[in-house]
Amino acid sequence: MSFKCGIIGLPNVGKTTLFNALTCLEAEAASYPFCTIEPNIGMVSVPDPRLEKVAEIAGAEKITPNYIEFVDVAGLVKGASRGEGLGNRFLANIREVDALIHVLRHFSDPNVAYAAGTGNWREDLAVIQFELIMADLETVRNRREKTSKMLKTGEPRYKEELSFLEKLEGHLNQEGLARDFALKDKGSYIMQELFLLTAKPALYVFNVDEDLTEQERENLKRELPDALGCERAEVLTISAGMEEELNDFSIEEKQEFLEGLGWAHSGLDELINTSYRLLNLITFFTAKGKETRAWTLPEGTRAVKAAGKIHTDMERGFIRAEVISFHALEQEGSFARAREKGLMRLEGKDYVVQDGDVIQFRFNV
Ligand SMILES: Nc1nc2c(ncn2[C@@H]2O[C@H](COP(=O)(O)OP(=O)(O)O)[C@@H](O)[C@H]2O)c(=O)[nH]1
Ligand SMILES: [Mg+2]
Repeated sequence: MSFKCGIIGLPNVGKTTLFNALTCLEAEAASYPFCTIEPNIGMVSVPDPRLEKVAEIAGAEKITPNYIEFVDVAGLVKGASRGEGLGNRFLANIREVDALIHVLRHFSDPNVAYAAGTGNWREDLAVIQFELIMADLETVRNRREKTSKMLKTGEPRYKEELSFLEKLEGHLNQEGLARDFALKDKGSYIMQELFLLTAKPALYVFNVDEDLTEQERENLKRELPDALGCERAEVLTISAGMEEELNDFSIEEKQEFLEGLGWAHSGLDELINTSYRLLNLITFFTAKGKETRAWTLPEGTRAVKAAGKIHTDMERGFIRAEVISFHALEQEGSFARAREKGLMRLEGKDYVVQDGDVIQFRFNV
């Protein structure tokens, strides 16, 4: 199972262009609304220099990176929560993803119409937020009605649930996002059952003109949390049009071109890495025979479950894990030397895997 990020936003903000830049696929990007109806889906490898290094130390011939899935969800418009545009279909597609990448248009191009937007990113942001909140309100209302009916069973948990749902509904009614809602109440466990759109972690991406100065980009990023009405948010700037064109370049040519424009690096790697972090994922590595491989885990996963990710037999017959941090391995430069120095730790089933661990599992079936 891979983790999915949904690219959302108004029509004509550059979602499909960004998707193409990320995946090097050629989905149709066009300057008319609703060009994208079925969602485009692509797997994108997660850039991680540690993987190359482990592979070098292990003398691997094959390197397998981590992947995350990006979904180009198609344009939302005002009224989507009431079925406008292709509203309900779009919202259903958004419900299936683990995190949202919200694209905001900040490029000027007279040839590209502001299909549904105003040209003012704050207003565009508000339109989308509103539709997501309305969709969530409907979900919460439906659940509240069901829970009310269950009250007569006399089970105390329904009372707790109802009280939580009423407060959550109030919060959404004030145009608050579900992810900013305090989860201290007793009934809050049902939040996980609701799959609310505004509870998903979100990354905001300004699609900007490539000649925007670094200072202007920083200012833009600073303004976003305020527009969202929260203290902090994950936000970055990218020039999707330029990134897509750069796909045909070699890595060196790309770097040179970006430096010429005053961009420190490609925004795509930053976007992929931020998405990965947003999903609370960590990476561990295995170096077995000729293959060195990166694996994805939710933060806080135990060693026995990590083994199961590789093979169910390894989980069933788990004996122990031999673990070294990437850092220590890099410093020693070889597995043999690390072992001699006693840096390979033996860990049991309940060891919580850390980001960057290089692991060899011992198992018996
Ligand atoms: N100038 C400029 N045009 C862009 C940029 N990103 C996308 N476009 C153009 O905007 C139009 C709409 O882009 P598209 O990716 O289809 O938008 P979507 O509706 O959000 O998927 C296309 O003509 C793109 O070529 C950009 O960064 N700069
Ligand atoms: Mg599109």
